[in-house]
Amino acid sequence: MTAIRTFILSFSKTLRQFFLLVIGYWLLASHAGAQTPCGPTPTENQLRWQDMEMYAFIHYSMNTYTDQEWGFGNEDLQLFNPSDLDCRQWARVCKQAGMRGIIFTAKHHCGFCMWPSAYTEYSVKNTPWKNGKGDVVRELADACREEGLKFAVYLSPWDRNHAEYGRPAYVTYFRNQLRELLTNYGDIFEVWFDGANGGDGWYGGANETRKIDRTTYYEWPETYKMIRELQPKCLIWNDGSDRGDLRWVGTEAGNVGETNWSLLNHDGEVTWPMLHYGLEDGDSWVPGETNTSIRPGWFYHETENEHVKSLSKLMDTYYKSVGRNSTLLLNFPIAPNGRIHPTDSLRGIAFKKMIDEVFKNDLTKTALICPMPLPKGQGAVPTVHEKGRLIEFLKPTEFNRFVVEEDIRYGQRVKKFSLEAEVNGQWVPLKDELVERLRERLRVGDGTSGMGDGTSGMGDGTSGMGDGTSGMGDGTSGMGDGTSGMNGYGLTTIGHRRIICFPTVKATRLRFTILDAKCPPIIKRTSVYLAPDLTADIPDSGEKRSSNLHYFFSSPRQMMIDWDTEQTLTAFSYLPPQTTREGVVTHYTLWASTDWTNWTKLAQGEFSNIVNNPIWQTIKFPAVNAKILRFDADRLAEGNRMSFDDFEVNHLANPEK
Ligand code: FUL
Repeated sequence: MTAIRTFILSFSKTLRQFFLLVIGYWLLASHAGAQTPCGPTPTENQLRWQDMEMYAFIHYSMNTYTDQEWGFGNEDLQLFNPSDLDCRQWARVCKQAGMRGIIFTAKHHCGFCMWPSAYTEYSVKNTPWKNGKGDVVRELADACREEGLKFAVYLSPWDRNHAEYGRPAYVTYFRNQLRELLTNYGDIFEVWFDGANGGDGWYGGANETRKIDRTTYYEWPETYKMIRELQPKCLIWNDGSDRGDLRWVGTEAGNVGETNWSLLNHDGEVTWPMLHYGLEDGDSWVPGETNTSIRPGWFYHETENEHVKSLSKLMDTYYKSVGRNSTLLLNFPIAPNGRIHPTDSLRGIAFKKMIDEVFKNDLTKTALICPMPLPKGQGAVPTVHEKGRLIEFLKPTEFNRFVVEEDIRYGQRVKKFSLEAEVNGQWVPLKDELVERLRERLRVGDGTSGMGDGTSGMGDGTSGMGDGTSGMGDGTSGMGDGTSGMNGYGLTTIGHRRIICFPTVKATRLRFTILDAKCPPIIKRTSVYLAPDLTADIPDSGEKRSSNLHYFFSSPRQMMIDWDTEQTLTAFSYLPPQTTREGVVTHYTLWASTDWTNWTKLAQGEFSNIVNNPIWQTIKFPAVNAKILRFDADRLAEGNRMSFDDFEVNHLANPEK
């Protein structure tokens, strides 16, 4: 075996490419028979939607001015008068944060309409903003189009302002409003019908509690018919009543189950586990959309300015949504001045940069990928054509992320798989680290702190690697979904995309084995990455407000500082931690770039006597134009993670400003 491996690895580059081509052809050929649908499959609309992967929610309404999450319905129209409303800023920020579209709260539960609806007086048309001539929906729809983003609307079925809410007349009113939105603002990619329904409210002055039967009151089939006619490409999100095209994942915390089937039954009750994990044998394709806010609340509250999700929390959310066969609907609230707050925008942009950073270098590009066919008639799944893949690296390689995708056009097929890395000649099983942590928390009963920090503590290369046995037990304890065959390593279901995070391993080979599938699997992609370590322990990391710049740590010893526009830089100053030697940078290299790819070395050296006298250290260099500064800690006084008490960058005044 060693001889064969040595032989294969000594192939010239051209021969290797030829070999990969042959394998690719073989894979395609072997799939030919498999490309018939297996169970429910997505519609064209659902496929297009799934490819969007991330899109933004924007919550903005009267609540923004009353500091509430749910308005009662009688809030004073005079309160709506933003000084600086700028939908283009929203669209620009969302685009830079990697969002492919925006869903806007055209009407929240308070009933206030952000467009001048012809059917109510409770809208922007009776506010001081633009003397009642404004239309936020129009401005945002236009801004999205200009930025190449898709646009969608949230229209709350529950309306605490409307006098007829709870009676048939309101349903007509609701449909009339929906028709306005679907006919006057161009293409709408999704309609979002919030599940919160009925309760107390102003209701035209009645001030009472009204309850509705959410399964019958809204007569959804009629409304759906109208949507299909007016916007045939629009997806319907509806929580809890008539089945829409998409489903809620049962939580607003930003995660879907690691087992995530894109299926539900067309009829019947939908329980929480079905929302969270899907339904393995469901008869309809109803994929999950993970919605969460970049802040604790959906609407802006000044008191939450210090609680914007950290970069590591956002990465955690990404892995637990997009990385679990879902899309991510990430909310950006609008501040009272009519703009996305700088903390949120900088964090959102840093989030996208971090995703790009993690997934920029697919290590399989320089590896051999061999299919592992299952001999006919053998094994637990006799019909599986491809049992998995063996990825053979040209040299021992460090990695900590595995990405796998099914071709969901033909259905979601894989139930369970395993991942093993060959480390020093031994096969060791890899687990989904994020699942393990959740389980551990559930076991010790610590359900308080959300879903963990995502990536911290993954860099030690060995922790959490298990005992080397291959028992793929049924670790369902504590999760109680009753819908899916989860295994102890969290490696269940694939779908559109599955990302597995595990501690860094250095291995020569990686074995991906499909253990159970409904039909012959059709694997579209297998990729391997080495994600940089994220410092979850830097408080409020990501920006330095005073200087209009932001920063993040791309590894424990590398800090990136960047600006939205190019700057002319002349010096960088570093103030080490004042009360500890831990993380004090003693030797450094400073780099600049305009594109994140090409780096110019500005300076390299030592901060003399910094340990004994931890004062400001200034590095001067000839003026350089850059958008990014990279500060590498080549040596630390103590510890493994660089740290600072402050830093400054000197730049020449921008002549355009
Ligand atoms: C919930 C609503 O009640 C919240 O206010 C928010 O709009 C969220 C997205 O959905 O059900």
